[in-house]
Amino acid sequence: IHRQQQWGVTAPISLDLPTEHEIKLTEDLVKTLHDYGLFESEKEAQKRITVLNKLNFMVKDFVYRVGIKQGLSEQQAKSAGGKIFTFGSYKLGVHNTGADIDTLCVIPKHVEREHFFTIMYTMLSERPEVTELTSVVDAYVPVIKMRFSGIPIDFVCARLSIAVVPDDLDLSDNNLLLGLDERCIRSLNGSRVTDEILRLVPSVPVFRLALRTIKLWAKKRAVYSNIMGFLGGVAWAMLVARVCQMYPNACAASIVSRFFRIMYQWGWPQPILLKPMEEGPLPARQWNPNLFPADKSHRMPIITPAYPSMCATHNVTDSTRDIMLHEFRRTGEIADKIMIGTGKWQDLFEESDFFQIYNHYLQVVVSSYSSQIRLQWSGLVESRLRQLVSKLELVDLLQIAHPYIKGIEKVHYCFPGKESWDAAHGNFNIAERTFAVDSAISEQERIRSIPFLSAEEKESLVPIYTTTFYIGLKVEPITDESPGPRKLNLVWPTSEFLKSAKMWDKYDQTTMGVTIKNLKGSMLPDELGGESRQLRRLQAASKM
Ligand code: 3AT
Ligand code: MN
Ligand code: MN
Repeated sequence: IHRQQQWGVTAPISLDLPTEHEIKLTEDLVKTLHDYGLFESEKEAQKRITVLNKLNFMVKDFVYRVGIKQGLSEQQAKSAGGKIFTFGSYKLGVHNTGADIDTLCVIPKHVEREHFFTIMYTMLSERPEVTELTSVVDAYVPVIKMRFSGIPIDFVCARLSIAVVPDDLDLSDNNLLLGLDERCIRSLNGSRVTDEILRLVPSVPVFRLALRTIKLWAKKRAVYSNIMGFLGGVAWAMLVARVCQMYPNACAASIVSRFFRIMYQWGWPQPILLKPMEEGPLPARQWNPNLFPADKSHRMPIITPAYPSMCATHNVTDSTRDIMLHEFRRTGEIADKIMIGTGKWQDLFEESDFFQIYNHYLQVVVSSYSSQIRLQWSGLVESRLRQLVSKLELVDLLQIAHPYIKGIEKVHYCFPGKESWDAAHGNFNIAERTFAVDSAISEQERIRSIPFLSAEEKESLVPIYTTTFYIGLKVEPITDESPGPRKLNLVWPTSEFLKSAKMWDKYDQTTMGVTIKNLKGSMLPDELGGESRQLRRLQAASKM
C-alpha cells in the first residue's frame, strides 16, 4: 500500500484500495485481453530470453574482437565488456505475440559506432538464426533490422566514452551522455525513457495491464500512430503512467475506467509530465514552450521523463487532437457502463467506423514499379501526410481532416502499358490479379494462382505496388449563416502536398507515382465499407 508518497508532480487524487468489485472487473479484463490473443505463450517468452542471451553474448564477442584488432591485450579486450538493453513494448512488458524486441547495444569507447554496422553486421550475417538482415545507417536513429530465430529485432547502438561497459551498468546517469555522438544519445534515449517510466509508476503490474488495455483500445479506435498525428506506444505509456500516479493503490480496471475522463478533461495544451524536468550537462535543448515557439504550438504535449526531455506528441494537429478528445469522451461513457455492470470489456474494443462516417474522403495512392523502392517511397509520402492534414485544416468550410492510421498495401499484376499506368494511379479493379502485400506469399505463388491467363500472358505481367492512404473530410453543416452548396477548394493543399512529395531527392517519375482523388463514401472499395454503405442506401431506398 502506498500512503504518503507522491508519484509525479502532484499529490495523488485518491489512495483508495480497490474494492472487491473492481478486483473482479480486473480479472474479467485479463480474460478479455486473453481472448484477443494479446499474451504470448510461455514457449515464445522463453525463446525471446534465449535470443537476448545470444545477442548479449555476441555483443561481448564483438567488443572483444574489435579490442584485439585495436591492439588491446587479451585481458583488456575481454574485460571491456559490452552489453544489451531492451526498450519499447518488450521492455515495458506489454508486447503482443509476434512483436519486435527493441534492443540497444552498448559498447565502450575503443569500439567505433561504425563497427556496429560493419563488424557486428557481418557477425550477424554469419549466424544461421539470422534472416531478413538489413541496416538503415542514415536514419535519425540508425538501426539494424533482422529476425533472430524468427523474432523481429530492431537493433540500435550507443558508444559510451568509458573504457569498460560492465554488466551492472545503469543508463540513468545523465553524465554518461557527455561527449557522445548525437546518434548515440538518441539511441540511448529509448532505453532511458522506458526505464524511467517503469521507475515512476507506483505498481508495474497494474501499469502493464492498464497499458495493454489502452493500447488495444487505441488500435481498435484507430488513434494509435505517431506518424499520422495520433499517439505512439511511448506516448500512450506515459499517459497511462500518469493516471497510475494519480491513483497509486488502484487496480487496472479502475485505472482504465478513469483514464478516458481524465484525458478528456485535461487542460490541454497543459503538458503531461511524469516528473519535474531536470537540468543536465548537455548543450541539448529540452522541451520548453516559454523559450521555443515550436514547443508552444504543441496541442497535447506529453513530455518524456529522461533527460533531455522531449515532447513525444509533436505531430498532433488540431484535427487529430479533436478526434482523440472525441474518442476519450465516447469511451468514458462506455467505461462507466462497464464499471456499473451494464456493459462489458469487449465494448471498449469496438472497431473504428472510420470508413462509414464521412461523406467524403481523400484517397492518396502511392505507387512504385519495384518492390525495392516501395517501402522507402510510401514511407516518405506517409511522413508528409501530416502536412497535408495541416493544410486541409485551413480550408474554408472544412471542419476536420481525419487521417486513417495506416496505409493499405497492395500489389497488382498488370499488362504493361495502359493497364499498369491505370494501376499506378489507383484505377485497377481486377480482383484476381490484386493481392494484399504479405511476405508470407512469394511473387511466384501469387502469379501462379491467377486464373484465366496462359503461361505466356503471366510471363508478361508486371507488378505495380500501391499503398493507399485515406483522409476523411468533415464539412461544416449547412446553417442559416452559411447556407448554400458546400464546395471545398482543395487545390492548394493537395497540389502543395504532391509537389513536396515529388521533391524527394530519390523521386523518379518513371518508377514512382503519387495521386490524390476525392471520393464519395459510397465509392470506397468494397472491403473498406463501400459495399455496406451501398447496401444501406439500397435498403433505405427500398423502404421509401
Ligand atoms: P510494438 O509492440 O513494437 O508494436 P513499440 O512501442 O515497441 O510497440 P516500436 O518497436 O515501433 O514500438 O518502437 C519502440 C521505440 O523505438 C519507440 C521509440 O523510442 C523508438 N522508435 C520507434 N520508431 C522510431 C523512429 N522512427 N525514430 C526514432 N525512434 C523510434
Ligand atoms: Mn517494439
Ligand atoms: Mn521497433
